[in-house]
Amino acid sequence: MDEVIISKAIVESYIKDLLEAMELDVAIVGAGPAGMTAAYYLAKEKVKIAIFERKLSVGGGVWGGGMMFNKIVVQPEGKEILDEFGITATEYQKGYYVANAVEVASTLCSLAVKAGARIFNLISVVDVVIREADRVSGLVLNWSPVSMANLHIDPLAIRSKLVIDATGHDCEICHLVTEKVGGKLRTTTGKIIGEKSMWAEVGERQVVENTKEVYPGLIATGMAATAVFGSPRMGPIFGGMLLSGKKAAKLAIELLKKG
Ligand code: 48H
Repeated sequence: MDEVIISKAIVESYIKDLLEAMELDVAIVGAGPAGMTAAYYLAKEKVKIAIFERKLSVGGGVWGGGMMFNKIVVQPEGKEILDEFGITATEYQKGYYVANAVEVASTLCSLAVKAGARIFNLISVVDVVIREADRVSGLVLNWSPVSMANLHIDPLAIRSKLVIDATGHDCEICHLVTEKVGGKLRTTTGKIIGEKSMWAEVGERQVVENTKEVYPGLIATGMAATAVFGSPRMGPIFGGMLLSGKKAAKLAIELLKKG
């Protein structure tokens, strides 16, 4: 085995993937449960997508379950998705199912990749590209270690017909749109309303209802949708994240068809 051939294989295949991700149908920011579920359903329909994830590992907040007890709970609708994904979920009592957080995170990642999603970890989305009619039409990327090391290095950009904000509690892409672009979001105030205190029942219902195109070209999903529209957090019940990701994919496909 030759070290240089190994090195060339890595660099060339990565660059090929990155070049292909520079013109996308849908760019997803964040590889948590909502982003990866959206990626799976989009890739399954042969939509050209990529996920950009700031951290080394994918899975977002799934791994730690609730307070580091690495189990998650889902409701019957969430269990249907886990069944479809082949993830074991056992009934705790009527209407409550428990799954292994590690199995959920690893299986979501594997399914999304095998369906055709490209996941770029260690890349942070630091800005958006805005074009005519005040539409989000791309993302600005940099290596995560650049900001960690506080290096002054300019970013690169990609183009995408749609962007999905799956960045969790911080709803970072929506923040960029309101703060840097001065954009008016499709919320009651036009701004990010902010996540409310825990109420599992309402939070789980509303995270799906609030999975919408929040600004032209920009869909919010998962905890980002909760934060933007001001719904209650739900705690370690993850069915809403899966259902929201699935809805985001369906909505993206409808919007792509409209052109
Ligand atoms: C690249 C970024 C950027 C950026 C962030 O937090 P997540 O797991 O998000 P969801 O919405 O899929 O799931 C939320 C769930 O984990 C959760 O927190 C719940 C259910 N909480 C309920 C409660 O009551 O607390 O994943 C988001 C991902 C993370 O991996 C981030 O690293 C990544 O997005 N990310 N990636 N560029 N600018 N910002």
